[in-house]
Amino acid sequence: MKDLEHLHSWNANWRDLRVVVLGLGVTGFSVADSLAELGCKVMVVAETADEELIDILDVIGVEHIVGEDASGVPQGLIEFKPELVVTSPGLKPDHVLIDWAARGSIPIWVDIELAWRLRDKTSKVAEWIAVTGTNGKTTTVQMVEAMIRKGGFRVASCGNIGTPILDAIRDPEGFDVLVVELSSFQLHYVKHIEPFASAVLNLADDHLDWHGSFQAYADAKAKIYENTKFACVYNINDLATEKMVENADVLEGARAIGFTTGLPGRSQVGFVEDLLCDRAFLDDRANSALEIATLEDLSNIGVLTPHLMANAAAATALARSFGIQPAEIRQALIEFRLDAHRIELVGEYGGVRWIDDSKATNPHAASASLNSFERVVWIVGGLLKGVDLSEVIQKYSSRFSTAIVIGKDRQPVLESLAANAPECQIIEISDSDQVMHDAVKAAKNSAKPGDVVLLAPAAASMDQFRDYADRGNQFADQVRIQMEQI
Ligand code: UMA
Repeated sequence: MKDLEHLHSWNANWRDLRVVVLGLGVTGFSVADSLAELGCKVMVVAETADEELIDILDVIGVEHIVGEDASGVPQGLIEFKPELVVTSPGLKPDHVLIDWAARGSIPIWVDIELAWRLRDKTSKVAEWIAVTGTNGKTTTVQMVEAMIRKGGFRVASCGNIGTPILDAIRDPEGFDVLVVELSSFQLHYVKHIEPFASAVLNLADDHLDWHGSFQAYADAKAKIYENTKFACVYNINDLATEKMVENADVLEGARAIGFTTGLPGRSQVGFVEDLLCDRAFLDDRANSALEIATLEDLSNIGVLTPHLMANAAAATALARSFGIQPAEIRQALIEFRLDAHRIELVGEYGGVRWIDDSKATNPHAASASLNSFERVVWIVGGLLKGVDLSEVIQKYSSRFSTAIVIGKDRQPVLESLAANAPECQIIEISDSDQVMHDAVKAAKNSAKPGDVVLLAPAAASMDQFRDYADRGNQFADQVRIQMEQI
């Protein structure tokens, strides 16, 4: 057995280490490819995988057990006698193979852990700025990346945003900074990383079916602050994130920096009237604040919602912690554009605004949307992931005139609406291959001038659509087809 404690560098002796990689999606492939390059003996075990990736494994000399053979604990895996397991983040902690490895005391890492140890591949070793939270991660990560690039640094975003971190680590030129989006799945498996700065943007119910409980989900998120070197950024308006910082073992000298959509106190970033201001990274923070950008600058990004303001404030705190100048941050914000399907205005017809927030795949994200509009025709439902919608329905029941219910997990949504929003008209859309056509038609018949028709389903999309982008695109297409026929 090799001592994994000595494997803390790309240049360490990884040769012949026997590693099993679980999963062959983008993560599993990047892990297997990196380990093969290091000379490890690698076996991939996955329930499903693209043929193309399997062919490449053959070329790079990686063994694999894929498909039905990978269910249970395959004999080939037992005989391989792995010294280390690197899992893809999608595998649940109670997955039979995770359980098998844990019972056999085989260390279980995730790609993030491996990437931390391999980060010295290039002479330029990047600092990591790590971001998690229930919602707003991707937008915040993209903002931080844009701000740091404006500051003149070589920067990439990676992790849960879509590019596996090991792809960034293996970039031949290297980076000054990696802005790493971390999901609760990845954080659950992480053991030791030392981010330069880290942030939990907010905390609400999500992925409870994966983690088993809200506490387990929160505990995973809180790990991001451990061993942070310089700044732990938390949300003043979400006490749970502040508690996480208080309880974290950070490195000597790390500061706690708050962000808020309200007035910033000392060591905080927030809004003074219509100005985004930094009261954290200036010497005279007791008496003054640095002006960063105006609300008008932010409104160019997209519909000016409280959570867009919160994301901009969090990103500013992270970029300022790295020394990016106010003028550079402002310019990055002015040029910034939101990705599609995030509170995106699809069109306005007869005084009704049609808004695509298909990215709202949990109640917390849907709340942020509902909170932004006065009277809403709400398109809701999909895969609930073990999460209850009653709280969000109760909280915003006075705002929706009509709820149009889609999705296969329809029953609990219908029941909760009937119980908690008695004034609201409820329309059920039956499951068919024209769900979005029917939903938009129902919305068109219900909406009155001044209303917002809001696709913010508070649920995942895979029961009726390919993904949230497909759901949003179908919505936008149907709005244009049906409304332009008026
Ligand atoms: N697999 C199994 N058994 C399982 C689950 C998965 O064998 O029980 C295998 C599949 O057969 C497949 C592979 O694992 O071969 C897929 O692995 P994965 O589900 O971990 O997905 P990746 O393609 O590696 O992508 C992951 C993230 N996906 C998940 O965490 C589910 C991507 O985030 C991330 O961008 C990528 O790593 C790079 O870091 C996506 C995501 O949906 C966007 N994230 C969730 C979210 O944001 O809510 C957490």
